[in-house]
Amino acid sequence: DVTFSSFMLYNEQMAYVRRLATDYPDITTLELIGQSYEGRDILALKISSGESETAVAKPTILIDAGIHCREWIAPTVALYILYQLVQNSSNAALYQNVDWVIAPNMNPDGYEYTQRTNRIWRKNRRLSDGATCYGTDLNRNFGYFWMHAGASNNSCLNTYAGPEAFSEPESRALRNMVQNHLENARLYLTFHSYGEYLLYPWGYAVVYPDNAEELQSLGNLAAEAIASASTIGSSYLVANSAAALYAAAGASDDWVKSVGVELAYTVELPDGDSPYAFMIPARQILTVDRETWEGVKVFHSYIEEKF
Ligand code: 0X9
Ligand code: ZN
Repeated sequence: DVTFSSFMLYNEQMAYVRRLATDYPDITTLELIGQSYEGRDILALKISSGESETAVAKPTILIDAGIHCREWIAPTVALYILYQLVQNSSNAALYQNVDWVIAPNMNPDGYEYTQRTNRIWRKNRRLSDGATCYGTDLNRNFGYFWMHAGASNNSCLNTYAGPEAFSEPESRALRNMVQNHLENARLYLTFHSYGEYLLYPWGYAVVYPDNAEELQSLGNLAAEAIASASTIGSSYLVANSAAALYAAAGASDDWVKSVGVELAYTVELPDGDSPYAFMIPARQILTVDRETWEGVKVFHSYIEEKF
């Protein structure tokens, strides 16, 4: 079953997702969005109370986690959101007017590798044709201004963008998920760590989208909710990702926004007590998950009100 007191293995995470689908068939739909290079299923769970009773379709919130496999806290947040939505019946109102599609682990091969072999692995585990080193940075492999900045054509670097956009089965899986729900998708959250940032596009360069003000003010509301709930002093910086961090093209947030999901954020979750950085200790999982959930509910309210 699900636990938030230790980091679950990929198989345990997916067993939980499958069990939710089996035990709550009225509100959940299991989606096989793709398979990793090594053949692991990449799963998403849709949560919905069913068809809209009005002519207006319900807005959908898309969430993923684990694109960077060493950022172990990220899948725990996605699983915690699933847990709260599906198993905590007091949250049933959260899927009355809004649908959710949540993919908790986008890079299962890499995740397994960090569990068993190399804790600080970031990329996937496919060797590109003619490449020297294993793995593509999935967050440089998406097809919007691919390779424009902050990405490398050297396979031995952690920011290797792959031989072409969407060369990797894991980035294609996310593309599938987004395309399947594009009509109603209104918000995209992708969970990473670390640093306590709520980053919005564009990330390929310091360029502000038309709705930057909206992205900033909604991000501020979520950040305030997290700060109020935090027992560890979490304080998020809400900003354009290229301005606050660095320009990096080919990330999932930019591509998802480019295809029409106007509200897109990369959430950089807190790090552990120094010197853990992305190697956050398991005893902090629940703390981070709980405060992040408060932010997610703010995003939900906004989507519910606006659409
Ligand atoms: O560099 C990244 O991929 C993300 N940071 S991380 O430390 N998790 O690796 C930030 C991505 C921000 N979004 C864009 N640059 N589009
Ligand atoms: Zn990351």
